[in-house]
Amino acid sequence: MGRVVVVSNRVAVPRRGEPSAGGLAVALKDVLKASGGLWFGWSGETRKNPTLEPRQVRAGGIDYATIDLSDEDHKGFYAGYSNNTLWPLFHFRLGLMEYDRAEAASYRKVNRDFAQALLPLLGPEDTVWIHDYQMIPMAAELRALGAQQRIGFFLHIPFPPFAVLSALPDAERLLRDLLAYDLVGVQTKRDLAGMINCFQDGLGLTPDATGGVRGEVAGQMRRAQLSAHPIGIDTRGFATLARKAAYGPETQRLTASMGDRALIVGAERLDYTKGLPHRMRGFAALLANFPEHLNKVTYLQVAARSRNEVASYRNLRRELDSLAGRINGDYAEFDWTPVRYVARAVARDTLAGFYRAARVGLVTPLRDGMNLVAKEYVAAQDPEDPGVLVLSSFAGAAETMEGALLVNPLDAEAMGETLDKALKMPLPERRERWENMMRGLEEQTATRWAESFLAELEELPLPEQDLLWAAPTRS
Ligand code: GDG
Repeated sequence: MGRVVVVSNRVAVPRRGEPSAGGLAVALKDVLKASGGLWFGWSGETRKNPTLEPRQVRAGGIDYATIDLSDEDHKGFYAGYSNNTLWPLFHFRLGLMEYDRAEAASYRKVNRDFAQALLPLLGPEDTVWIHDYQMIPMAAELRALGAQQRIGFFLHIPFPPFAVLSALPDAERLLRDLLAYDLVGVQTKRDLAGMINCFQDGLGLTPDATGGVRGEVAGQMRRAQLSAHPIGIDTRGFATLARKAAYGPETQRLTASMGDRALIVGAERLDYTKGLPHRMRGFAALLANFPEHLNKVTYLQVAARSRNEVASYRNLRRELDSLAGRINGDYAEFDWTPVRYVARAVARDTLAGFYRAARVGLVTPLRDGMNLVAKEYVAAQDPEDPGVLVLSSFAGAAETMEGALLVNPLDAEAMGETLDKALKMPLPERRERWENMMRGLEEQTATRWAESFLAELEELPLPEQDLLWAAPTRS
């Protein structure tokens, strides 16, 4: 058995004094530790003339290898093509998507650089697991260099149907790149249907009886297995974190400041996919249409700033500042602020305590691969007195979290009505819904997700790939 080698755009190299990592990093570290594995990717640093010689460190039984990006590639590959082309496209936001040929070329170049830097570190028995939309062409680049290892890919964000994906001038090439993987995993059945539709309508490839597609990439004929692997969290660990944090000074201060008002909580990166303005409008509709909640409920939104180099993110920040100001201007009393809006990150344990203190968790993305906040909110609840999850039906999490109250974030009035229902929900119903969701979360943890993906990848018959193998040529 070889090692597991994880590749992601950003690498969570542990640093002294840093707060505890999230569920995804924990799950990946578990599988890496078990196999004596390696985590490879971008260091998060940029410099003038970076080399392709990875910096290697070992920490907690895991090897880390990172490379830097040039300022130019950071702009083209990361801020440009990854975050300003693929991110809006895969979230169905064609109006926000921009395309620039030079950025597309930078995206390819960085993927080629990553492949060149990683190849010398790979052993013949290693299994490579590449993550997310920044790295789609990396397996094709590795194959073009002769790599024959098992390579899997997991897409953390939604997979749109071809009617959407085809807006991208490089759509067909990007789909073909996916054929270089042995296994392509997505979050939900909906994403799997989107991906299959793309292969059918984009490349004319239909899945075989066991769910794989065959086609030519990098001068080779290959077969990629397609499947859904919904990601989870470290449910037990997060529940423990929340239980402890409830006694911490921040949660105590928050609950003291609330008096006997109910708390609605939301927390995410400040991102236009998360439906933050829609959420504020939904909360305003609650106050406007159900005046019995005036001065009885407070909505706390934690919105950690992200991707400030992209204009659409700066615009969102301005929109939220003005919406929060307007709702407070319209409804606040001298002793009550309806919206508490914190535009920066809070510590993970503080967040867990805030979730537990909240009667309602409000999670309203316009599109989301999964949405871990929804899962964390449920895991953080007090089993004796759990809160209610109000969840967008466009989050991947909605596919399995049947105990949530589902909303369409575009319908502010409906969101107001759903919030009213959540705030008035009697304890027995809250418990029943919570127990239903918690059972699912205890089964579908982040560790289970990683293990099931890797088990499927490692069970794929390699000899068959050997038959398909042709002499590597550069495309
Ligand atoms: C991508 C996909 C998919 C949020 N605010 C703070 C904070 N957070 C943490 C949450 C959660 C994480 O960030 C966000 O995870 P999500 O899943 O909600 O969203 P993305 O970052 O967009 O992640 C998504 C995920 O990948 C995994 O596959 O579910 O669909 O878009 O853990 O708690 N953490 C801290 N302070 C904050 O203020 N410490």
